[in-house]
Amino acid sequence: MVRLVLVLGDQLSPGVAALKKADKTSDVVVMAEVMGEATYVQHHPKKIAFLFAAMRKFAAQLESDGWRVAYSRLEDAENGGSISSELLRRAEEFGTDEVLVTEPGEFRVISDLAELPLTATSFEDDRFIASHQDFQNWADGRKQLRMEYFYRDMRRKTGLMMEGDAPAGGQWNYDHDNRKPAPGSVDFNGPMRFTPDETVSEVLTLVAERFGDNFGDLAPFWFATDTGQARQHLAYWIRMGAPLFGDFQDAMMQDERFLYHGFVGAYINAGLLDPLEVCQAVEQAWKDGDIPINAAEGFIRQIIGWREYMRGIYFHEGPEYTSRNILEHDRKLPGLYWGKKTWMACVDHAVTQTKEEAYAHHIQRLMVTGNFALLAGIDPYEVHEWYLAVYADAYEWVEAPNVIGMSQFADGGIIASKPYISSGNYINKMSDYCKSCSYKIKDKTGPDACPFNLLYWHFLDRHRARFEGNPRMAQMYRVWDRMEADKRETVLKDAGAWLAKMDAGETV
Ligand code: FAD
Ligand code: DLZ
Ligand code: SF4
Repeated sequence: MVRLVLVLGDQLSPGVAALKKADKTSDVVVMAEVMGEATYVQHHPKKIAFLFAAMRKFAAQLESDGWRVAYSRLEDAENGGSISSELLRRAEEFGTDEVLVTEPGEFRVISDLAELPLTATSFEDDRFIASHQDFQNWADGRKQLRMEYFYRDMRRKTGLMMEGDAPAGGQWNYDHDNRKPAPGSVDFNGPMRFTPDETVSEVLTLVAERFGDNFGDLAPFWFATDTGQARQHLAYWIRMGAPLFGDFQDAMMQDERFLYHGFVGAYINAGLLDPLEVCQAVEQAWKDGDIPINAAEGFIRQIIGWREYMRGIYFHEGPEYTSRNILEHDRKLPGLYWGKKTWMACVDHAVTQTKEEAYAHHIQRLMVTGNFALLAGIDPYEVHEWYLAVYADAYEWVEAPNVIGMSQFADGGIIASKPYISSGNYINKMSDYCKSCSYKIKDKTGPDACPFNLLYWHFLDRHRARFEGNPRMAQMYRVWDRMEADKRETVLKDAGAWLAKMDAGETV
């Protein structure tokens, strides 16, 4: 009997589990552009265009490899609008009720599929280094989960940068070499740009018509949309960008949106690049002497460490994870996240770049937009929905642990041992934003004071009961307590007044 083989928009890998189990002589691959997936958050138009174009090209590649593909375009009159309705329609069309599925990356989709009146066989997505069982085995019996120890296991499992049982170079982690502030200039001009071909151009027209009002600029569109292009970009970045990736991993610059970052997240998460392939290419460049150890180790750690760890936590914690809010933050997400004018140069740069590129690098996400939301006490669910919408690499399995856990501490410390908060000093040290800001980084109080300076103490003060006993935060409470009482009062008053202005919709 014919079986349907579901391939979702982020499963664009020829070796994805359900395809491996299928038979191209009899089974039918089902792929569908659907409003349900395109609107469950208001995705950035670039993200939708990237996925639709990549889906169309992947379907064409499968057909040329001999697969029968039932592909639904968004504009098809019969399109039922959801993955489930398209599967049911195809089941009827091909006279079958059997479906092979690769486990989706979001609980929302997993539960939709579970409710289908079809016989679905789900296979674990094995494009990851750690299976669910591997993560469970590692996590079982540990009082505290910490990425570093998980990462070492992933190094051992993959053999990446290992010399026998020991880490290459004698150290597991070169993070202390990866904290240089913004350099004077950058000699890498960012990701490889691709001119839209016919498929991409068609999709761009569709997305402009249907999703043109979403937050985010569709043009210029230059993303890679197939594996060949993504590999070209990877090779280019390894040669030109990777050597300094480590040094400036935590830096931020107003005129250098990509710095030395890899811009591979969207490609790996959609399935155009395999994470192990990417890491092996970087390891090879290090073996060949083309990139230093701190760059290679730092990059590989992000992928086999952080990326795998985040997925492990998402599935370990379950569907309720996104609604955690241990700090009881309930402020509405302010308009400045959607491009409303702000005088804060750092936030303005991060949001403008997000709007234009559907991309911001890690430190912008963590220490600018994330830090601000945490200090200001914004509802973490609203923060989560924003991140899920605006970045081309965002899927809940990786976005939620980063936002709810790492950035907003809403999970109470499962991912981060302390909140990632900073005053303006950190941003000033790591970026060139402050020099063009309307606020004054050196002012701690008063109308020109950097809001991060005000809100930092406001956060510590309002969460004193929870954090003063944390050994990693005790020093900051000592600094706060040593301040004159009237200065502390002024800081809190100024912070409260500033937040009230923001809540009232004033430009802040
Ligand atoms: P590079 O800096 O070149 O890093 C290489 C790769 O390492 C990334 O492509 C990614 O695959 C992996 N990586 C690095 N850090 C992480 C991390 N913390 N978690 C998982 N993978 C990581 N990443 C996503 O893929 N999707 C998201 O929706 C997402 N949301 C985030 C939200 C917040 C608040 C924060 C702080 C981080 C988020 N990240 C997310 C992680 C990271 O910021 C992005 O993976 C990275 O910026 C992508 O750009 P790049 O490919 O240039 O990364
Ligand atoms: C993100 C996304 C979008 C915008 N559109 C589609 C789509 O039309 N069809 C599809 O199969 N997948 C899409 N996706 C990706 C899915 O949302 C993703 O597979 C799930 O969120 C699980 O990770
Ligand atoms: Fe951001 Fe404060 Fe620096 Fe302005 S002064 S860019 S608000 S950290």
